[in-house]
Amino acid sequence: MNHATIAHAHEGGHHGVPHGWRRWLFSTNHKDIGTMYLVVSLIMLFLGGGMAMLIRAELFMPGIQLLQPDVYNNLVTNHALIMVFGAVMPAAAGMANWMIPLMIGAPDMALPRMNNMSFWFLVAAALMLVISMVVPFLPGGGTPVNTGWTLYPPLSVQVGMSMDFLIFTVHLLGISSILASINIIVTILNCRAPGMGLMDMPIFCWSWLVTAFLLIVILPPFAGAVTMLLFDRHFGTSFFNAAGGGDPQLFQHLFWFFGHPEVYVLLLPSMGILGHIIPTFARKPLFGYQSTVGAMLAVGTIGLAVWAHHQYTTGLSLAAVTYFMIGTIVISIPVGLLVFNYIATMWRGAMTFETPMLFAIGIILMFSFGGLTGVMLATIPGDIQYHDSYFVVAHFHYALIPGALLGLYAGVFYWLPKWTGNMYDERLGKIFFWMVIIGFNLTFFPQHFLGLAGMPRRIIDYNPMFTEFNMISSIGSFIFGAAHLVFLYVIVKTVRGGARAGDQVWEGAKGLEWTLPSPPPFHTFTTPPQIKLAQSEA
Ligand code: CU1
Repeated sequence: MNHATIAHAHEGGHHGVPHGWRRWLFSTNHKDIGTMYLVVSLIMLFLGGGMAMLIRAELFMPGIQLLQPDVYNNLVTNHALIMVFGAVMPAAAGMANWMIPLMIGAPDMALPRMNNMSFWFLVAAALMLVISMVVPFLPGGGTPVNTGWTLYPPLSVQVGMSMDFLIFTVHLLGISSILASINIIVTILNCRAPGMGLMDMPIFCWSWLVTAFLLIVILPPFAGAVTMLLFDRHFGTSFFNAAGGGDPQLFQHLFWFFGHPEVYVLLLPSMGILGHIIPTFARKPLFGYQSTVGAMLAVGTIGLAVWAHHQYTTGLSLAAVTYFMIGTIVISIPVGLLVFNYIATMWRGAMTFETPMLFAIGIILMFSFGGLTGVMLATIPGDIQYHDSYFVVAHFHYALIPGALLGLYAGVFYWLPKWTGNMYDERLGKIFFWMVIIGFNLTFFPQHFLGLAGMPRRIIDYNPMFTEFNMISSIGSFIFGAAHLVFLYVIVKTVRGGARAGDQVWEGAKGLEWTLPSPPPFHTFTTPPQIKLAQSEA
């Protein structure tokens, strides 16, 4: 890149800053794009959460109350897709955009225009997903996608044209995530302030570096899988059709080669956020920085080689399932190391319990519980018993809601003062936290018992003997849902005003947050001259 293109790329930021809607549509500013990611993810959170409320309302009693079975199955499918791709990933990307340049002392993301493009691809994908949900209600629209988020053939070959919209959704999401990942990797590798080595980086940057590499590895096979599905649906191929010489299991391998590491894509950025919050509120440096980085790298690499633990009951060879069992259990070592380091950071620290720290502690307790049921499910004989039951649903919600979603909530409270310049209402933050804790556990803890008693997942109706635990679960989910009205209120209130937050929002972060020789202040950042030089020479 020569100097002229650099100047051109930053034109919008220096002279003639676009105003109104143009500021957002054409934005190349990492903070504005970060904000847009966060707003989209909040909208999708309420959409996906609303679907969960409908599902739990339907399951409040046995029998069919509110929904048609096909619509129910579609809600189960899209709840998952929206939460994973619409809520959690964009929120993590929004925080990456906001924080990584600030943390490494870069003027912006390395590729600001591509940053804009990856965001708007996400919006296109979200619209495509909504179209796929609406199409079945139109005349001749066919059946809704009722496969679950795994999109397994042969069912996904038979579904109506809403499946084609979903396939294009996956393509758009893949493009968006790959572009964003390239941008994050290039930013981290090329734009660190002089003197900041990779092992000096704040831990959130490391968590995203691993995440971005993972995304680039896993998304192309997934895009390939759904493209093959498209060909099987419309162009007479038989990739996944046994009658034509294909194999439906091939899709499962391609899907889970993406699907399992995707869990770490959701998890790692939140773990990175905790790596900032816990030292701040324990008033101690992170315990074991190098081993934390090592654990993240180990989770990322081993996580790529354990996918078929989702396929124990599909007739894989004993040697294969044994390998996947051992590999999966091995991952609990680096994950346990992360948790250990975070607890060791708190050990004998001068802890205070502001909302972000309350979330951090709750996350460690509840996520560890999800990890334990994960070891149970990784064990072949256990999994064959628990397969396709509510035990699985309980397990992955214990892993992903604390491990991914609540970590992002913690990040919102931790960084909202930085983003808005205003302090959030601590009392409301705590009310939100306790509603989340009570609602979440009430929703998902009873589902372990339902699963062990044999209640199958992804079915609109159930045996009346499961009624009581389902009622408790539904009531819990309504509390969990209502909590988010408080969340929305706190955010809007903070954005609109409140006590001013100073440059040092969290007194406990003093001397901990920055490893730069002279930390740049958050709001008044100017480009270090060395970085300009390095870029114009490259
Ligand atoms: Cu997995």
